Amino acid sequence: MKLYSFWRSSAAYRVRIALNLKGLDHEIISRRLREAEHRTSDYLSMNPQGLVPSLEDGGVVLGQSLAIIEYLDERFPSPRLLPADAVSRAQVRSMAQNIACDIHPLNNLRVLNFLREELHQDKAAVDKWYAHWIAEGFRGLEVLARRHTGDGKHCFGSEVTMADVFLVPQMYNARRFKCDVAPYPTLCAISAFLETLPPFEAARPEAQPDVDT
Ligand SMILES: N[C@@H](CCC(=O)N[C@@H](CS)C(=O)NCC(=O)O)C(=O)O
Repeated sequence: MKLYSFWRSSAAYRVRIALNLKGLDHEIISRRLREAEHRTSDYLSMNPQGLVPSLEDGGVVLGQSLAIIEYLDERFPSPRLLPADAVSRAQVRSMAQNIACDIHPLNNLRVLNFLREELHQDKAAVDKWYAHWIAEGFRGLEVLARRHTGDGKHCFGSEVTMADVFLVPQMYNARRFKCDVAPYPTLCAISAFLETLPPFEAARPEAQPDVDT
């Protein structure tokens, strides 16, 4: 398998965690965003959206981290990232989608670049935008995590699920942009625990071969 990734991409970070959790051999191919390597014609022919990550498996290329992780979970069910029963599965998906659909797309690089370059917003305004959408998303997610955690170390129950796979990269981004995460003690405690687990540790941006590129 080949993962087209960028060290600082939180969507790629999610897939790196999932691949590590499942112990799947993979090659990481860097697409440096600042060098626009995700917009070259060869990359666009694989991923017409021009976003990382993409996963190549057996000649098939998949885009979108959520779809990729669900694909990996269906093909390699151990350990499973989605619970067996339908209600629990929907609850885990709902937490993951809080991040994937309602926080991350608003704070993506191209959105921030549009605010800066097309709408002429200064750093203070862009930082305020970023922090606002983190707070909006984390406020509800904190309540759900408190409701569903079984041990204060996982978003749902006491096993790693897809919700955890999405939380850690989003928490990394929140800290990177110096957002106040103190109002979300449950999310902070869960993320702090998960970050110590080897599959999460190995997936962190600073551990990537293309770090600082
Ligand atoms: N919904 C997509 C989001 C992918 C995405 O936004 N990737 C970012 C990096 S985290 C990217 O490629 N940004 C390039 C850009 O905005 O130009 C997913 O989950 O895979």
